[in-house]
Amino acid sequence: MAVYAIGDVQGCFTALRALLERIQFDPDKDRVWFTGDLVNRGPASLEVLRFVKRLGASAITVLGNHDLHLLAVAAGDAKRRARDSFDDVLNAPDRHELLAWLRARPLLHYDSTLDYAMVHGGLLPAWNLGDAQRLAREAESVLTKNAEQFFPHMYGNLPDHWHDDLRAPERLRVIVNAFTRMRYCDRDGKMDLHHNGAPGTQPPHLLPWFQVPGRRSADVRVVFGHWSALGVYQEHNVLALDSGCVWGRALTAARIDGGPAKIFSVPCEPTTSGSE
Ligand SMILES: [Mn+2]
Repeated sequence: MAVYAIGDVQGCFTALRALLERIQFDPDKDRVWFTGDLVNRGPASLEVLRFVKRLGASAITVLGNHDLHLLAVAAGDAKRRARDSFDDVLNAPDRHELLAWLRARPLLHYDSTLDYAMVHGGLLPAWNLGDAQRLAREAESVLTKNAEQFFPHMYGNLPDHWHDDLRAPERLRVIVNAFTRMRYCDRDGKMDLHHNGAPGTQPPHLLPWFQVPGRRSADVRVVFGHWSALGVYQEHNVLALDSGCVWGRALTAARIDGGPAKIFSVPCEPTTSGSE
């Protein structure tokens, strides 16, 4: 059995099929992890959702910001944006089953055998793995049981840092923003959700979240997506896999069981325009 992690697919079904072919993925034997953002911006969100859902227990997917945005739009709690390309999902006859499945995905997955955690964005520097697991379960519980208390308050960049005394809805917003949108923090661990460029382009007071001194999850390997300008990256005990498929670059898989991660990529057709 092999375990692979795959970066942000964002509706690029052709590239996903090509990548699975490339790694000779066998759903009867192998496992595949998806770093989130299965949908949006690309041309075939519906086919990607149907395909990954059908993989059943062979696939593990964490939620990304685009997945949550689709769920919020479907729930009537957010407006569809001009560049959103998930109408195929919203109009599908199996929309209900697909969205119910997506909504039940976790924000964080941890495999103690592989000693790998997976999130879409990152882990706040103030959180150790146990904190992150507890807070992910807390937010997932609201998302699955009381989504009407979740989506209307999900959007926004504040508060920008963690405090144990935070209460809903701000508490949920920080948790979800860290797991699904974070790239940079300052040295005190405050999130900056504006800058999305490659490391080196950010204002000098900011650091990639995984480079913040004293980060409490530094002892755990973390695989994540969301940051296409970072690309495939392996340092600081993290493995970043968003190689910008939807922007015409590549879709990447990493084999994460045994030894150092082995990287596989397939090229992607540009399918969209504009910024990430
Ligand atoms: Mn994302």
